[in-house]
Amino acid sequence: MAKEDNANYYEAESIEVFEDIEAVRKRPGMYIGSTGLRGLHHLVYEVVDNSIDEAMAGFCTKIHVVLEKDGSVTVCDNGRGIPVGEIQQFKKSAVEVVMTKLHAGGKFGTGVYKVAGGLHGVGVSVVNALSEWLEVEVGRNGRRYWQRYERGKPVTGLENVGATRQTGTVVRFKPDPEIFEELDFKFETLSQRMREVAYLNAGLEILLEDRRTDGEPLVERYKYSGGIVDFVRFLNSSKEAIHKKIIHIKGYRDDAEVEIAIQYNSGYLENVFTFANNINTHQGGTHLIGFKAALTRTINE
Ligand code: 0RA
Repeated sequence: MAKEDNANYYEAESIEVFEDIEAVRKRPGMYIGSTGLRGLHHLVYEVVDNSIDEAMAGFCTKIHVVLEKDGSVTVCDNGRGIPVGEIQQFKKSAVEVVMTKLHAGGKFGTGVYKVAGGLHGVGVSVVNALSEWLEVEVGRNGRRYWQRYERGKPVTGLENVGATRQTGTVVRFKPDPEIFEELDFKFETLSQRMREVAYLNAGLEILLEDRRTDGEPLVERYKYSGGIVDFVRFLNSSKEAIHKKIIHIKGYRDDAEVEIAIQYNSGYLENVFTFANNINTHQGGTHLIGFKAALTRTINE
């Protein structure tokens, strides 16, 4: 490619990023569902989902979510850290690409794909675009890297801020009052989702901390080494189980994974919870229909 073509190319890429951010800020509902409380909480889920993807890939064991006094939220994980090297296609660090480009599933050119549900798979760039400010810190290659954005746009470069032996990612963001009608995170809402996600990812430790309190911060810890088996045990804890051992089935075919936990109780009410990619599928779906057909056929046989 000729030099001047190259220069034009960078410019085209910058404009594209700019358009991404503007599009999200113009129609936030299209990306996060609403600009009310639901959308506000979705911001946290989206950031946490990136950490959960790291956990599902086997690289992250701990996620710490903090509701800060100033209305910002910190999400810290001990995963591999967002890659910091330059993505040639964009002439920007991978961190900046992750933070500014809309992603439809795939994590740019890394061959890493997003599995955890999140919003609509659009990624953390949406959170960035809808935040008054966002700071990211990455531990990787023995170094700590840091960058700050305001309303989706970088206001610093990716700075090398020291040495560390830890790896992982910290994302801290403050939802933009120009976008959201409500800014007050509900501990209970976040706690429910964090507990659910901890049940769905056996062994993953999630800490939820509220520092907005007057005295000591409120901290809850979710870690279930038995995963969904623990979830079923919890659901049946106030009921009379008719078999002690919880049935647990886990299988793979191609790139799909299925996990089921079952325990009958003496009651007459069926209580079924289904999830796909860590998202509660309240309306059921083909996964539930397939399960019910298989269960009926197996019992009949
Ligand atoms: C892109 C590629 C890889 C990891 C991540 C992004 C990543 C993003 C977030 C966001 C919060 N925590 C995160 N942790 C990781 C793969 C990295 C590799 O191949 O080493």
